[in-house]
Amino acid sequence: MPNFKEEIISAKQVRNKTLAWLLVFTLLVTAIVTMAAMFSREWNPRKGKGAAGIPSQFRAVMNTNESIFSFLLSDAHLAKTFPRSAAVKRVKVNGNYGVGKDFDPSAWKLQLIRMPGDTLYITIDEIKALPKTDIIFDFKCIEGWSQVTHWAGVRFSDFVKKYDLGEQSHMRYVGLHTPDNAYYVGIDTKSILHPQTILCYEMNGLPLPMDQGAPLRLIIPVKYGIKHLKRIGTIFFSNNRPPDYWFEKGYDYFSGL
Ligand SMILES: Nc1nc2c(c(=O)[nH]1)N[C@H]1C(S)=C(S)[C@@H](COP(=O)(O)O)O[C@H]1N2
Ligand SMILES: [Mo]
Repeated sequence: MPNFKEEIISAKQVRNKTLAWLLVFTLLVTAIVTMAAMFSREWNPRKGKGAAGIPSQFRAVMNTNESIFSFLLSDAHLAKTFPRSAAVKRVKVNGNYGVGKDFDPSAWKLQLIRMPGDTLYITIDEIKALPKTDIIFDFKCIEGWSQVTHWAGVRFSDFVKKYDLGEQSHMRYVGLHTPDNAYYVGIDTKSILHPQTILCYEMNGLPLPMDQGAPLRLIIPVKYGIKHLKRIGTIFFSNNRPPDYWFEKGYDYFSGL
């Protein structure tokens, strides 16, 4: 004859034990992650503060987050897209570093530094001759606003094929600067090769407006607005983090969505 009372008590005990172990496990993992972050390369108590007064231990935690999110981010992670009719007609203009009036679009060429000493100068017509991709997505700024907008251009991954950047695309980062170097971003290669990332020359089916980054800007739906550099002057590849305007002001380097 089974003893029901005994069975009920032992089931309860098992549950309590499981919960206790879960708690211990969670605490252990939290402690390990925190310690790893603190003792990682970025942790330097002598420096005290990191960029823009961000304590380096917080920065280290952000970097740990970056490695976790870049691991999770794959081509399968697509930003939600919308029908053309959902795109707003009046697109907000935000941020004008490096997009001043003193600029001659007719003299512009994209400077592509393939390697030190190997730079290509590419015209906008050469870029427009590449396969065109449209993207309608919810553009999000870290200031808190977002809007559904419609952009078109060449996929960065198609650009990589066209300009023989296979070797470079194994490097860890891509750096982009405005022609006057006033604004600059660094992007992890995985995100720039994402199928929704484009070198963009059209908005709402029309040539990109000047204050929105003509002749060419970056549209990278897997990242916040700060990374969508307007008016690209230079593109280069690097295994070290390229300089990044808002990272230097204390924002997250990855700024992924
Ligand atoms: N050159 C340049 N690109 C830039 C910025 C800037 O100040 N200068 N601001 C960024 C920010 S914070 C946002 S939200 C988007 C805004 O793009 P939009 O003006 O087309 O809406 O551009 C990004 N790209
Ligand atoms: Mo932004």
